[in-house]
Amino acid sequence: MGYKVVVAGATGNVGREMLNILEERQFPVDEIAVLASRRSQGTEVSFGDKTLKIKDIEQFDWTGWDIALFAIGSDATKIHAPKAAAAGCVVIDNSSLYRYDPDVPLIVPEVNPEAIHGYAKKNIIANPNCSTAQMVVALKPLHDRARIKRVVVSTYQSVSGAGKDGMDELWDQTKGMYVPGQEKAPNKFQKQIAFNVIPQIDVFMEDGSTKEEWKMVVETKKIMDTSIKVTATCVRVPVFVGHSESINIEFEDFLDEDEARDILREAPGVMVIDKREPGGYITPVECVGDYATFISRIRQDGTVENGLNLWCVSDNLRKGAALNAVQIAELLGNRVLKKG
Ligand code: 2RA
Repeated sequence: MGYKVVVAGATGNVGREMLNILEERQFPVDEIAVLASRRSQGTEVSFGDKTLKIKDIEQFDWTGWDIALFAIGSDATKIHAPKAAAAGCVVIDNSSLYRYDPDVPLIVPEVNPEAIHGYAKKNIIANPNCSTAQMVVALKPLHDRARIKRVVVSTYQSVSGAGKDGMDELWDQTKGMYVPGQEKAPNKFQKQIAFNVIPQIDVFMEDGSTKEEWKMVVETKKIMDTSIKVTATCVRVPVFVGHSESINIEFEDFLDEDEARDILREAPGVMVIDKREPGGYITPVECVGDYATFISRIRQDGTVENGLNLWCVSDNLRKGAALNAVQIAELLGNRVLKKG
């Protein structure tokens, strides 16, 4: 006995990855529906060896469906998530709409699986921001060993975080550099992204940080521990897929770099690639398509009493979005919705 599963936003980067990962992980699907906006109705998407036709989300009847993976952005989620939830379909939402709602659990299964029991308040579960997800997977096992006081993180986020348009912009601008007459002005990003980096993701807040940086602070506290101080600088880089992060951690107690490496080697969802030799570390092009949160460059930070530095890379469309959502669905199935 499996589940009746809906993927809403099935034509986008994340929606397509959700379908791929449901198939790869053999999630118990008895029936599946793929939804998108009216203009995409009839479009075909793959689900394993099947071809599915997109249905119009506006016309969809949620009655009798068990789990819905949403990747449709906050505005559309605001309309459709309450309808699905009211019909008894548990929504796992990748947008930021519900992440900060005290009645909606924000879950990274390797970090706070017990939060799944809070889903019934609204029948909605929130998926974290991609840059938060990989970071808390790295931080949690270390926090359990030597309680984290403060985190300083700089991110190097790929253009796929901004959707297909972001990827197209990098491609077109890069081509335009080499093919005279094909120059492309910035559109999706605030400035040229080809051969450049942009220290702004999302809008600016009152205090001069960006909303992406605010998300990392607030979400880390909600998922892990409100006592952890986090400061972030989020940067867009000319990489297609794969977010990288330079993470500096200050602990309550001393944690030796070798012990930290051993802990991370055993941690759920983590792959340590850390040799102090040329190429002995992970780079974003190597993480694409993988489930793991990769960690390299683990080393003491001697400038503070109990400091540690590390480099963290993960596929932002997978652990940062689609994989985490499917893992939440697995958690829901194993711990709550159990079907015979
Ligand atoms: C980004 N984290 O990278 C944001 C949304 N996916 O653009």
